[in-house]
Amino acid sequence: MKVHPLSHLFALLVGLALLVGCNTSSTSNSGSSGLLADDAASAVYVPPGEYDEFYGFMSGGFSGQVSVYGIPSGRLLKVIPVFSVDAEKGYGFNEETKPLLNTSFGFIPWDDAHHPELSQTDGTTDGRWLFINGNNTPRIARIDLTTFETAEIIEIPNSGGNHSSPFTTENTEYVVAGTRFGVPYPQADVSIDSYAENFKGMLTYVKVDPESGEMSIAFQVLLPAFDYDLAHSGKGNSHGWTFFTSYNTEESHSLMEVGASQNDKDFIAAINWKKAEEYLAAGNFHEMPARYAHNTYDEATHSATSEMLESVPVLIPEECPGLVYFLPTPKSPHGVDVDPTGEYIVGNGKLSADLTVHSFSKMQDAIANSAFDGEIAGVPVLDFESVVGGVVKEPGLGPLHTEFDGNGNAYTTFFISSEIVKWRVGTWEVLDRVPCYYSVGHLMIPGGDSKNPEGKYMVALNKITKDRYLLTGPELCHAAQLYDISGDKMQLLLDFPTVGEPHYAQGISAERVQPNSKKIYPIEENEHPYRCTAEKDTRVERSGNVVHVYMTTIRSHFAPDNIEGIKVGDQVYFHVTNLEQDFDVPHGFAVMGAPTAELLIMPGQTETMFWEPQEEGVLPFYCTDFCSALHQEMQGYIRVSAANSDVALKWGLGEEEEVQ
Ligand code: K7E
Ligand code: CUA
Repeated sequence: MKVHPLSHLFALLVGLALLVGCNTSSTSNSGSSGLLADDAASAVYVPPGEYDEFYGFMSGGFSGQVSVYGIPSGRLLKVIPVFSVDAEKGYGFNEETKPLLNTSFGFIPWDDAHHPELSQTDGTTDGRWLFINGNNTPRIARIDLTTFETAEIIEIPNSGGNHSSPFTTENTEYVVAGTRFGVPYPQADVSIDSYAENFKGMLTYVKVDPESGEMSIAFQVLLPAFDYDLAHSGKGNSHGWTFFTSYNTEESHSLMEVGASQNDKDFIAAINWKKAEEYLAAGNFHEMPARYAHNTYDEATHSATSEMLESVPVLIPEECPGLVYFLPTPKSPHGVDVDPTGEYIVGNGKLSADLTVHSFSKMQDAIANSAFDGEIAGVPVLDFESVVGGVVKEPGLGPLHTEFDGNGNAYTTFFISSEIVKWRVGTWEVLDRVPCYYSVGHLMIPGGDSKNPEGKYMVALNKITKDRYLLTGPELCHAAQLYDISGDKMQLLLDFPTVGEPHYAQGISAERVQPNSKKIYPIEENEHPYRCTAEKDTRVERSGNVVHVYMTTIRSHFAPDNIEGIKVGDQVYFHVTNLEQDFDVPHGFAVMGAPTAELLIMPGQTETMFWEPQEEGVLPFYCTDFCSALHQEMQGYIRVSAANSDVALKWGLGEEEEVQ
């Protein structure tokens, strides 16, 4: 039989296709990883009792929280409430933390948190603090990484939607904020049609105290009412500058999807903050009225306080030459990312076919040569061709964010084409691409926006999960995907769900954080005004209808555990001090019918529950955290009498009893 020579080729192709198909389905369920499933599993396997190599801090998006993950295992370690109340921890429910959520609008127990940002020293993540923005009621929070608790929240005045925040400078001199929504400045009852005339866009620099981390607003820069979307500060040669993307340079205020997509190029606003410092020192600013809250948590008193501030220094570009330049950038740019050398500024134009990369040194030359293409509100617009350092040609659809690996490579997310593309800084060639499941927003490489990325892993933060997990009704979790980027090709290792929408994340070597982690609060350093550092000092005090209960906990009882003489209509404060001085022995405190959360008190800490009893009766209270073999015995009673009763105030524990 004569066989056509091409039929061999055909058979070969079919065979190959089968082989490839077989190979794909057997290597991983995603079909996207070149690693054998076993290899991927062992790459993320952290044996029981061992620690992860990195901490990953993920924003909780509209949960207002931060979640802490171990990388590479993807294990959830802690959820830190920030712009939220958290019944698990009592945050926002106990009297000590409520002031943290105070704003010029009053108590706001929610926000939309997008961007965690680690503090840096010399451009390297230092493991001291984690900042995060609140989008809706503009705020920045600082989390102390010795306690993993929210330590401070500052409100950002003259802003609407604090999105381009809180990106840091290379020594955490500042964290920045910028208004995503143009708002009337000063805020006033004006026609929305008067947008171009009355609305402005404010960028804000928040000073960070190098010792305490305490934040204060250093100055604001008054700009046109564009939508300032994201930011990153310079490093190395570009240290001293910050770059803010903007869209809606059309200054549209309705049907924005059309109105804000007209211009071929929008701007990156380059702010010379060292210049700003000179203008401030020279008195070349306006101290303008602005009401905003500054809330700090004091670790000695275990209590937060809220202070209302009344003014901010404002710099006006017309009066401050050299302070701001606009870099034209195609088209509605979202992220702006500065490479580890500080030379290249990547503008991720959402609607642009190409990625535009500006050169900092070319920008400096253009400024020196006055290569301007007009001026807007006193801000010179730099000539586009004079500042472009390179273009990555047609890398994908819908670029959002870029991070770097420290080996001269950049990684950009593409929302629409749902992939991450690796490209070479300087040659602008595309090196590799991997699909994301699905619709990736930010990505995170530990240190990937710093001078010294720890480029071993990359995490994609995805918007849509569809078919990746067991279904949970209409609402699905958001999710992350972990990739190995240590080789030439990116390799998918792991999917894991996240708490809330993880817009952005930051990662850091565990060794930079873990050694400083606090284990207890020394009881002798407790300066809470209602502390009780020994059981013999526990008591109940009445003043009019205000009752203070000074209570302690230690395994396995409360002191006192029987209280009588409380009346309907009283305002009762339970101040509970946990006398334990052992690591990992919190006690809880909950009262039946109290319309609030439990307290969860760490060793050496004092926390307060406020309660207004409504009805007569005897109500049990108990410890909510399983603390010892006799945890179930850790309980007590409060007797509530009628408002006009003459039941004496009485408290006790076992045989000991006191009457007032
Ligand atoms: Cu791109 Cu709010 Cu940074 Cu979401 S943001 S993705
Ligand atoms: Cu204390 Cu359970």
